[in-house]
Amino acid sequence: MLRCIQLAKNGLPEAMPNPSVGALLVHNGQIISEGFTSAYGGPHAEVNAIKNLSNTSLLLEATLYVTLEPCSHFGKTPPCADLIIASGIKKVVIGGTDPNPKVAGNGIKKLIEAGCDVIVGVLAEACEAVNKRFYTFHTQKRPFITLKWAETKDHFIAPLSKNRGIAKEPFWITNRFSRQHAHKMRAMEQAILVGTQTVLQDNPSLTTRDWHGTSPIRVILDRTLKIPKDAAIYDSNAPTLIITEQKREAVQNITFETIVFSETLAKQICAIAYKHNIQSILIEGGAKMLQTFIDENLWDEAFVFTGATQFKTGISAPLLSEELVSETILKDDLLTYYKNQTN
Ligand code: AOF
Ligand code: ZN
Repeated sequence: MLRCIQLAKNGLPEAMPNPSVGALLVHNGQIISEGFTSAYGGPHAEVNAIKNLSNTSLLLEATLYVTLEPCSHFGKTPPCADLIIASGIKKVVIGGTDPNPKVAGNGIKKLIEAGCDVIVGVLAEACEAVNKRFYTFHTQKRPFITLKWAETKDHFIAPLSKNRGIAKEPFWITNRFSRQHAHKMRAMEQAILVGTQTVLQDNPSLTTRDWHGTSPIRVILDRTLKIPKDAAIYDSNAPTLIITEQKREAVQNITFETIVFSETLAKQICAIAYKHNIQSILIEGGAKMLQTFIDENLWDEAFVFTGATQFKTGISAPLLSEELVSETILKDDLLTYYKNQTN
């Protein structure tokens, strides 16, 4: 199963928003074939593992190991459970169950009813962690939320805007390597969220231009629609979803959603994202937006890059309350916080 988890990771992020699954076949204690979920819409892990086996007569005596319950429904692809049964595999070892209501135990049921010997829950937590976005989306009915910011040694996220000059000189807290890492993080999430001030101050593109992979959907909070139409977030490099109090019709790759401003702002943004089938959001700023999600207790992981500089004055970085953090990891200048999910 540990090998299956390694395989599953190979399918990320291309498989998303499908879960990325790893599968392998064992015969007489030897791995005879392996597979993982293809890019979104393509064959599932089990299909690839079975297809990659040259000597199909071994299937009758083989055990299939898979990180997720085999599917039982017709989606973009036919049910894996049917293929497993048809191929004559008698024993299936499964990691996690599938929280997608279209499957939710039916894959396991199908296999058992066909006479397969089924074991469920092997390294389930580790199997599920690969697809934390997919699980959070289905079980909590909201996207998986990652907070990310860079701060100076003295805990500032940005200089005061009056100190940035009329031309709004860009400022950098961290080096180009952590910026590239940030673009890699963008490629892993389905959407990226920032507030109005961040767009007005920085004019960010919010794309993955320093890494390979698809740019996330740009979700922008613009209450009164004051972001100018020539801002980079309106270019054609990625779709954009504007959350606003105003009513607007969609144009090309720009969608609008209306919201009523209240103390449940983060919750409302999550509901809109859920409606748009967005399984994960990376929140990059500004400080107010990050703090809103922290205060409403709507986050899962936080990545804080620390630069070597000091600003002495500026906009303070967000604060995570310690009792909400289950684990903190410091590696070089990157601090990672994992949320205590029991809170
Ligand atoms: C599996 N193996 O490798 C994956 C599964 O539209 P489809 O046909 O691609 O189905 C997508 C759903 O299938 C997805 O939401 C999840 O429930 C399951 N994913 N199942 O047997 C796989 N990726
Ligand atoms: Zn499947």
